[in-house]
Amino acid sequence: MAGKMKILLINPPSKKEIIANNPPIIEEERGYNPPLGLLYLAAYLRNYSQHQVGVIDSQVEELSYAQLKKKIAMASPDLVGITAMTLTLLDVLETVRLTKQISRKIKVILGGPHVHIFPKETINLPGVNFLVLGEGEKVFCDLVEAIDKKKNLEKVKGIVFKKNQKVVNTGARRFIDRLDEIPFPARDLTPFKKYSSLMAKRQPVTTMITSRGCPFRCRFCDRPNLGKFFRSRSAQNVVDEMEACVKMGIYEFLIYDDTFTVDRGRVIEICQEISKRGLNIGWDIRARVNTVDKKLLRFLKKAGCERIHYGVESGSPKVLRALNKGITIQEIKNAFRWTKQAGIETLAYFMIGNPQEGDNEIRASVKLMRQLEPDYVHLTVLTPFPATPLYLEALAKKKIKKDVWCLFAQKPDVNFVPPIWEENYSRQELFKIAAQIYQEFYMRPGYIFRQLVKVKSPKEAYRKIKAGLKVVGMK
Ligand code: B12
Ligand code: SF4
Repeated sequence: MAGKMKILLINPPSKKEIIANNPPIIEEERGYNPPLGLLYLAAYLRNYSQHQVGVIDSQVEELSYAQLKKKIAMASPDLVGITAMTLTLLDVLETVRLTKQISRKIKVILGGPHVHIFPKETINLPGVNFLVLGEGEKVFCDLVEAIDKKKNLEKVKGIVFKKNQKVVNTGARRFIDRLDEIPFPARDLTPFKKYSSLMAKRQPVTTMITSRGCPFRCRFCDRPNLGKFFRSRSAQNVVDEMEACVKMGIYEFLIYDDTFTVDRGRVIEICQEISKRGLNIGWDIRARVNTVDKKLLRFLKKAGCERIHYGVESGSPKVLRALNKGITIQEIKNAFRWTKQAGIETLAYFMIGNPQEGDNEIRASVKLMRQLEPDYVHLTVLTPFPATPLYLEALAKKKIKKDVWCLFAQKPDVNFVPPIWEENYSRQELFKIAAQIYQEFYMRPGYIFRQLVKVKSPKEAYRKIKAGLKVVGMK
């Protein structure tokens, strides 16, 4: 007979994450962010089903595998859901293994970007019972219901499972059009006071997604699971969520929309709504340089926007074209100038190891970095991620000889090294150049002075000094 099932959603520990392109300092200092995808699923289930749902964020709780195993055993779930990214696959599989050690009867369901890219490979991994493709809320809820009521699984669109040793893929489901209908993430199911960020002015922080999908086509970027089609929440709905967080004692928000500023009118409405309600909050956003203007930036500042992360990528127009970034150097300079004039901090994302990049192009990037004078620079060595146009081109042009991501998805190996775009430099050279650029940028006396002047508390000073020492030690 169908009944109330116990569902446990798990963000695995980060013990075996494959480090791709982020410098170690960024990895170590990134703080803990809530597992938003899982919290959306939990909220949806709580609203639209009878089942009991819990969340374990092993990362913020700093759980060892032994501790995680105990927690799972104590919860004695019928069903475990785990979020999977390509680089976290080994931790995901370790979590699956522990779960099955507790009881083979627990059904294991995986979702997230990796699963969407590699369904066939993932369903064949040991212990995995079901996959949910793409956006998870509705599909997961339907799957849980179908398992509980022993309905025909082949009728649940958006899942993958095995029947008589054969893989059944019911095909990806349409994206959710009206995002306002999705309940707010169930933040109360995690220790929400523990989430933090190196850059935030106040702790704790939380993350938010106010839109899904990005309409742009940068060749190095993939957003497979949430789609390319831009869908957004209304200003009212977004600010209602912020207000609910304020009631929980959270005043700082990292808004992780791929490009928050796609719809200018909506951004202004959000800012006006925050100001109208008099919320004393701080937040940051990710934006493209060609989607901001002076007036918009003034609105953002007035409503508490403290920092904008811009994808600059390169100081060379040739490289920007090769990446299909769709922005000009002039647009980059304007955006940084206006943002600073508005009194908002800036973070510039740069990459090296790009197609068509040699010494001149790297020099152009370093020069632009200096001219922009952002508050933070985040520099990575370009990783051609699976399912990106750049990776497919690398395979076609034999810049990358084998489909290494797919091989990893079939047989995850702790020694896996993510590919790079090998054109003019070796891997070692690129990482060395990246470390040098970091040190040159962050170790300038003028920069250090400006940052220390802005520090608001001894804790913030401690975090920044610790991060600074790590930059000094980079090789
Ligand atoms: C915020 C963010 C982070 C944060 C917080 C991560 C977190 N715990 O959520 C931080 C900075 C910590 C982070 C770290 C990393 N991230 Co990250 N991150 C993002 C970002 C920008 C937003 C994630 C988000 O909140 N989305 C909104 C929610 C609603 O969507 P979602 O998480 O995808 O969840 C939905 C579905 O995927 C699905 N789903 C997800 N999990 C599950 C589980 C089950 C059981 C089911 C049924 C469904 C399901 O349903 C959810 C609701 O619709 C995405 C890009 C993006 N736009 O999605 C990259 C992204 C997910 N990250 C990525 C990567 C690579 C990483 C890192 C591995 C490497 C790195 N250094 O960046 C680390 C790994 C950390 C770790 N060990 O867990 C990649 C993954 C690519 C891939 N092929 O796997 C992405 C897509 C960005 C990219 N292309 O580079 N990340
Ligand atoms: S890099 Fe940013 S702007 Fe470009 S496609 Fe990806 S999310 Fe969109």
